[in-house]
Amino acid sequence: SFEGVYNYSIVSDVVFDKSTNANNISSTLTISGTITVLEPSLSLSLSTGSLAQTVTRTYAISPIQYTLDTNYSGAIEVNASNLPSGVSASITNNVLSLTGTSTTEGIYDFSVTVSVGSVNKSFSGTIIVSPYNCITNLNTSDFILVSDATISGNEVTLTPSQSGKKGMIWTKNKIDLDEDFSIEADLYLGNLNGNGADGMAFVLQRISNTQDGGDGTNIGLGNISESFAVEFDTYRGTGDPTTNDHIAIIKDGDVRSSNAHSAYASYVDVGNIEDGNNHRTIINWAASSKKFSVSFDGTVIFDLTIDIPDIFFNGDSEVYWGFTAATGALVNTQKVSFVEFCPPLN
Ligand SMILES: [Ca+2]
Ligand SMILES: [Ca+2]
Repeated sequence: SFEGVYNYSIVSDVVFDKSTNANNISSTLTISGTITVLEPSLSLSLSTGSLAQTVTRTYAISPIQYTLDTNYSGAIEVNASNLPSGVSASITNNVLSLTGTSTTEGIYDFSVTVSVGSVNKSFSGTIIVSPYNCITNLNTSDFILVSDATISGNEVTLTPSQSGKKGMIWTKNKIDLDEDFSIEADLYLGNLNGNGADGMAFVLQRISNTQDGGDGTNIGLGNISESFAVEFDTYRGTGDPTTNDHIAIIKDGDVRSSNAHSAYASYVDVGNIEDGNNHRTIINWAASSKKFSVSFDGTVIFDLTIDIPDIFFNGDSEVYWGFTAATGALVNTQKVSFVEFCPPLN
């Protein structure tokens, strides 16, 4: 609070005269200069990690890092509130890091304040510590394969690259949407773009664990009359909003309705995803906040507050989950490779 430019001068009215070896009181000497006192400056920029995370208890959070830019040479203070126990904030070389592992489940709306002198900057976020241990090795007896789907280890081939194929994998038993779930998987949509089809879907439904939603533009989903789906559509058929590949939330298998593609969230144009690559996909449901999110290749595609049991299942929270895919006259090999899912199935 003493910022400013200070021009000072020091005047001495007694000057020592070397030639006479005595003080000369009739001369003066003035020394002047300038001292500039700056206000401390501080800016923070997020360089690594996400401020909204769900992590399974006993797993480390993805580190969150901020780069600090400051003119302040004194001590930098950091104060964090409501971080999960086991997660802490520290500063090294002007990089602020939040790291650690929590064993205590809960929803933590945290905030962090960084101070240099009298100047403060803050940021906040949410870390959800979920109670489940996740499964990294799929147990085939927990799932049902339908029609053309085959399985090898954690990799499920939903369709081979042949015409008129369809494949589905469903959990053998229902999960409860009153509890959180998360699924991390690599989606492979094939390597045929112009002549490729039809795509894949992640589906929740409560009808049966043998549902077959049909081939071609049905994507293995269209005939499932009551369902919540995230489609990864690679072929423009009737009602599709774009010639590009797209990701959309679809209710009740309504894949041929243009309006259905943006009924709950605007569909997302993803260009071409029939590119011969695996696409890391993370699907998350937080039961207490009714937050549903999908990230694809590291980009958040959907992050919604949506009451899935109420809107899609007449209030019933118990559903099967699974993946579906299909080919028509045009084809692709379509596979889902599970990386991790939780809670465990039973
Ligand atoms: Ca389509
Ligand atoms: Ca494509």
